[in-house]
Amino acid sequence: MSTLLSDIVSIPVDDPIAFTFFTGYMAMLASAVFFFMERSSVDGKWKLSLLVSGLITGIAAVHYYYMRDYYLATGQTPTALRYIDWTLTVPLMCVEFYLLTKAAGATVGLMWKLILAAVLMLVAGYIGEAFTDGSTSHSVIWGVISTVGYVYILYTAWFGEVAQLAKNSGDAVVVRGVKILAWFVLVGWAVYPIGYMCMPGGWLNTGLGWSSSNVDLFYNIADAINKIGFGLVVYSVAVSAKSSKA
Ligand SMILES: *C/C=C(C)/C=C/C=C(C)/C=C/C1=C(C)CCCC1(C)C
Repeated sequence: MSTLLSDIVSIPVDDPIAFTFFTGYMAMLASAVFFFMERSSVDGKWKLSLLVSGLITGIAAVHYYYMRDYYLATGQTPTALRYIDWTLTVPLMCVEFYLLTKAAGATVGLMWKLILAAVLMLVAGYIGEAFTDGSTSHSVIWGVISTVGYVYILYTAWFGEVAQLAKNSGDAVVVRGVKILAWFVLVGWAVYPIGYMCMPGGWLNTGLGWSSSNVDLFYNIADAINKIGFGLVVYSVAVSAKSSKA
């Protein structure tokens, strides 16, 4: 029994991927607790935003708990768990855009368009990654379809409806918050397609020889930055908006 236990819980010193699974799990959990607790200290109109931040990091924490064990037990990439996590959390990140601009007139229709774009991006990405035959054409076709969803969200946040609504809100705190989130989508989210292109047959794999063993490292670091970062931006909007009123 003790042999089995030590097999499961020890992290090899030369395995940064396992390390990031553990720290990622802990960081997501701590963030979820933080956002849930802080919910009571922000102005009423921001409570739902903080709840969503707590759900994003909380859902991720549960998935990291399982992905961490899956990785340690098998040494394999937990692709299915990863995509289940993203399919729940990325639409919620889109909901944050809606909630931030709701007071300025964001419609439920806008929210659903963003959610559908996220689902398209992730379903196509999952097909590209999970059902790969190692060929470049498979990886490219599904990667391109996925990118359509990504570009739609990117465009909406930078120039489309979300950006316009933020501007119309006339609230400098909201404008700034939406702009920072748009930067997250541009820079932070770009890490995922880079990771995707490292898998066998991907452009960075065939081109630069980057291997798929790096994929989890990319995804784990990006997840922590994006999910916790998104939540903190929303939190700072909620806090500043409150103090600007007082
Ligand atoms: C918390 C998780 C987040 C923010 C995940 C975001 C994931 C992406 C932006 C993934 C994008 C992809 C492409 C644009 C093309 C290749 C396939 C994906 C799914 C990796």
